[in-house]
Amino acid sequence: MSHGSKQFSSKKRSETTQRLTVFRMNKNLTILIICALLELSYGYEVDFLNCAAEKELGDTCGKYCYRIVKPLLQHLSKVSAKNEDVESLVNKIDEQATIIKNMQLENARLESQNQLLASCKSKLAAKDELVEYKKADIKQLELDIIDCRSRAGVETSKLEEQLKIQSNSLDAKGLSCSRNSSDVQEADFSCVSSLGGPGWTVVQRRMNGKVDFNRNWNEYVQGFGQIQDEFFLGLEKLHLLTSSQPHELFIFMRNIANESTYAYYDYFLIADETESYKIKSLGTYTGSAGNMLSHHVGAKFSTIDRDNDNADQLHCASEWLSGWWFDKCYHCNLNGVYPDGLKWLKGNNEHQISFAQVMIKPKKK
Ligand SMILES: [Ca+2]
Repeated sequence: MSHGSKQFSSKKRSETTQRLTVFRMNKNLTILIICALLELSYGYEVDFLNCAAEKELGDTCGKYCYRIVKPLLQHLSKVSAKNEDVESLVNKIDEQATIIKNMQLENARLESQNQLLASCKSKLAAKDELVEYKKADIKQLELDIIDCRSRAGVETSKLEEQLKIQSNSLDAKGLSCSRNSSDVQEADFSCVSSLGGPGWTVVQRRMNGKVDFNRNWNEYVQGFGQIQDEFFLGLEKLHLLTSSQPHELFIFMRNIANESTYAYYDYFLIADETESYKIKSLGTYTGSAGNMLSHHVGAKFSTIDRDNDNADQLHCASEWLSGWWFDKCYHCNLNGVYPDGLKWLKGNNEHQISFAQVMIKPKKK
């Protein structure tokens, strides 16, 4: 309902109420006037207080006034009844107005709630939009991660390929050290293996079991094997090289699982024959294979025909079918029978060694 119509309705109701009040006053006044005329004209005594009671007035008037007054009184009675109906309607209108007012208040409350709901919906829509943005961001990040992983995989593959090529190249260089002669005793031992980096000289290699390493004393002193294959440089040469100037020692190994390990010592020195070519020094260890050779520092070299080991009841070289710097007997032995006899006892569950290469290099001053 509009503001104007509400004003109009209220005004109309007020006017109706006023008219009813005026009518009641006029009705009473009319009755009083009629009663006064009757008394003055015909000498009837009229009870003014009860004159308003139409029935009693009609009875009181008798035959003289009955025909004149009765219709008026009946009309007044009807009008009075109508007035009561109107009054009842006005009351109903008031009740309806109250109901309407309450409904308007309820409407206002609902409208307020609707506005609040609309506001919430708007905020929710904004949040939904934000969530969509975030989802897009997450999707982009996922794509970035996939891209990074892909790139990393490609780079790793490239590096692995390069390492493989370099490794093959280094192996080829190591095996090409023979130069003019394939025999250890005639070869130029200044040839370089770059497997451990530039300047390294290979002094022992195991790779296929083609060469027998269960040799006598003189053979170990002189050296044996094929320099492009399996060989041992010789104890005398080791002594001469390492005693001429400080040398580093680098031992590279690979197992049947194709896992590589190494042991590096920064000061390797072999004594002369009077001390049975014992290991006089190793220096400081670094590496991944474990510091096993350190257990053999001070140990003399033993062969099947020379028991220089520290095992009183045992001839280690005969027991393990190889020459080595046995103690009681070993923590490592790279001259044992290929492949089971090649040992580097770091742990109990190591894979079998399938490749070993021992190198030395003059120590930088
Ligand atoms: Ca012994």
